[in-house]
Amino acid sequence: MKRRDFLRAGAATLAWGATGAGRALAQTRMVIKASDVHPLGYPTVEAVLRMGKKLEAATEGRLTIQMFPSMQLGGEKEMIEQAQLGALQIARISVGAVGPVVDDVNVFNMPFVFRDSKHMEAVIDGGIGDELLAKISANEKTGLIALCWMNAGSRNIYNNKRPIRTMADLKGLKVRMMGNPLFVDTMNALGGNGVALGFDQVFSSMQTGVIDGAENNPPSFIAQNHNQVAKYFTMTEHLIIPELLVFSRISWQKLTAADQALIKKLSKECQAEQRVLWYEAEKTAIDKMKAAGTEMIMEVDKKPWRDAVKPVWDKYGAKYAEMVKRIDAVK
Ligand code: BDP
Repeated sequence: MKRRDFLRAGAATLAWGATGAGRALAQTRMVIKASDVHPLGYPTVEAVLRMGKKLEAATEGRLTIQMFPSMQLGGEKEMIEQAQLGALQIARISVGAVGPVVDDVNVFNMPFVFRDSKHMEAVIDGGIGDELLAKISANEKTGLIALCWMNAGSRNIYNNKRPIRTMADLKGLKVRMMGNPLFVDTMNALGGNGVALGFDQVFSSMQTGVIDGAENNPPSFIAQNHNQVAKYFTMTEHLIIPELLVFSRISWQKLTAADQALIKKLSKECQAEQRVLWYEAEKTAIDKMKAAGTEMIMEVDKKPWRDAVKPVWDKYGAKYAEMVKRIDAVK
């Protein structure tokens, strides 16, 4: 192999003294680097590790997954960039971070687009889910192959100033949102002040008062120790955003069709396994929050919240009108 080609191969190592090109390809060895912002034990991380074990067993060690958890390789924007370059093979990312790269999936980032988590699951498990995975993969510009969806429950507002029982309580609070203009607009429409910040910045920014709060699901709140800096947590469920497992397109092309098919099959299993782990983690997190003294408001009247985000729908919703009709029709 030419040195240039070898370098281009990066982590994907085509080794073994094979006679023909076909033979070399059939014996592709690859250490698949995977990355997640969450720590070991978190449902998404655990599901990918389990997938790695199966992959290793099925290929007799030819294909392995090496996990880099806890933002070791940066935030999700950085992970996407690394995957696009082939420096990282698998990135587990929120659709929140993918929206700015693939506009079609931004529809899942619209506030209150899903009725509840079950509705979201029916959508990602069905034709729309498959269609959007295919759209991400088909568009060469994304540089990504979308493997499967994952659950992330619903996002809820928390802060260290006061309990939020109605939208009026949110007025003037600086609330961290993921880096996507759609989310900042959503928070502003609800009466708070949306601040786009990296996930890694949330804890210290709450401590120093740069922000008063943030929004996330209970497992993320607990995994990041946000309970240490935020006392009040309200189940606003304003966003229900699934997550994605994506593979670097450059690295994907180094795999044989059989290996690609195997990874796709294991990804489907990964999606199902992650869901089971997700519900366990959600329950455990809520129990921990209660035990740790987080003041939890488990229910709010959603009607005024839904009404308040109308300007966000006016601004971003038109191009998704057809898709939203289809989403609404999913039982
Ligand atoms: C978590 C998601 C993670 C996001 C994070 C965030 O699992 O992918 O990066 O929220 O708020 O729920 O940035």
